[in-house]
Amino acid sequence: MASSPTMESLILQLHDISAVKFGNFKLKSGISSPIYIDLRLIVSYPTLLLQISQTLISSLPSTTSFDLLCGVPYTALPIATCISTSSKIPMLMRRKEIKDYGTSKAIEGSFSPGQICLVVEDLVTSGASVLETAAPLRAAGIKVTDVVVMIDREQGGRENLADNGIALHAMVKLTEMVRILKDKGRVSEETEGMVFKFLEENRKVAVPAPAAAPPPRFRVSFGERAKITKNPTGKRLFEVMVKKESNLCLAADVNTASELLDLADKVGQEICMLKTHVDILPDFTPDFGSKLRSIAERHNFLIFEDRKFADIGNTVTMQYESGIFRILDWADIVNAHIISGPGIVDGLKLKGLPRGRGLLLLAEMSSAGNLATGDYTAAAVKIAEEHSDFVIGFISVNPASWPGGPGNPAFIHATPGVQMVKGGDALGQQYDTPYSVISDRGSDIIIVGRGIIKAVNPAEAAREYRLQGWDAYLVNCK
Ligand code: S5P
Repeated sequence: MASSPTMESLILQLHDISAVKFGNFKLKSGISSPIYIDLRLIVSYPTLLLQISQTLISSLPSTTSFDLLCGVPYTALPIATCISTSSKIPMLMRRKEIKDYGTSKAIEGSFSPGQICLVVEDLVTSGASVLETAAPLRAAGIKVTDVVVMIDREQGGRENLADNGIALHAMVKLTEMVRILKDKGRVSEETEGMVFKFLEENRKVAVPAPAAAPPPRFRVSFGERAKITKNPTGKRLFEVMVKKESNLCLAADVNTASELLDLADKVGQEICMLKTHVDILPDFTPDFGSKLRSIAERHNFLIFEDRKFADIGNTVTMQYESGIFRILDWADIVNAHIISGPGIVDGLKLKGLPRGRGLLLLAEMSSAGNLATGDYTAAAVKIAEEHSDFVIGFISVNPASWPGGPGNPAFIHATPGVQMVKGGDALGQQYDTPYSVISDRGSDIIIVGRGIIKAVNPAEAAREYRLQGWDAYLVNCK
């Protein structure tokens, strides 16, 4: 592979200062690697730092446009600073310790929503740290479409970033770098072979989430699906989604009813559906439902009580209609497990269908180790088909991977476990990104809770989720 003399000399200098070392190194993940790269050292070599910054920026295609720069903390901060001072492009800094996106406090520096920010990084393995920096930038309304990196380890980062709408531009790929060092007599052919073998064997392990299923070739538009859906609530949901250009459902898991009503009003214009867990509200009063319904009417969204019914048909009719909560009176949509068999759907339908309500079946779950897989998921699909007048769709996680894919377009797929960055919480919740959930996994609606409600500005965060969810829908739209 041909490379400019400048690139060669940079790589040789990195080797000279031991920023690139060969041997037997134990990585954080526990695996042994024949190569170790520590680019933090370059701050001690200002001339090299400056040269690297200049080469880095010149490795971008001329078509890449951006208004701002942001280095991924910490190693890339001095690199971004050098690029900024020499190119006079303003820089932003992301605070590493703040996780509440949607807040200007996560980002230092001045910017306006809609500006484009180039992310600068030293080394990309899986791309996870780039995504961690892109998420608060995006939540603040800044566009992130490109990242420039010194070294691409070629271990899944490029694909993972592309999945999140970010193009990776690398100054040099790890294999190219090692080849240059071999050509210059710095490493033996044997070491080169060991590094290549290591990269080959570890090409996929570093990607933080399992490789996504290939995107569905196309999807029938929500507008078309509204026409074929039998249930009036399912139809309305599709129509609201089209009208508001929103496939975002807010999981309003806040502490009190008054907080919930306040949040519903603030975020209402961004969402197609608001999901409640009404049994967590200590100040619930019988007028809660009518208050929420009037907000829902004002902002045109549907109400989904995430009751997860699981009992026999007769019991769920009572749980649905009566008790303190009287869910049937105010919730457009409820959901149910199918563990007790199809009788649960018959029971809920008895009460719900005459009122025009809809039901989602839990076909999959987002939590680690859950049992809703394989035959269980297939059974949910079968029950849905048998009750397509009342069942409007599924809680699903990866419908593109089902034997029949997302299946009947009359059914809607809603997916929880969504945040701007893949990951999870301490209690088994697993998160995937809006882009991956909608475009790769073939779902229709993203259900977002803490990604929005924990943001300092939930309305802004909701807007960002809505835009990302909708853009991801348009990718495969007919
Ligand atoms: O499998 C599931 C099904 C549901 S409905 N996993 C889930 O997380 N949910 C719900 O989605 C969960 O009860 C919560 O209300 C929401 C996810 O919230 P977040 O804060 O983790 O985004």
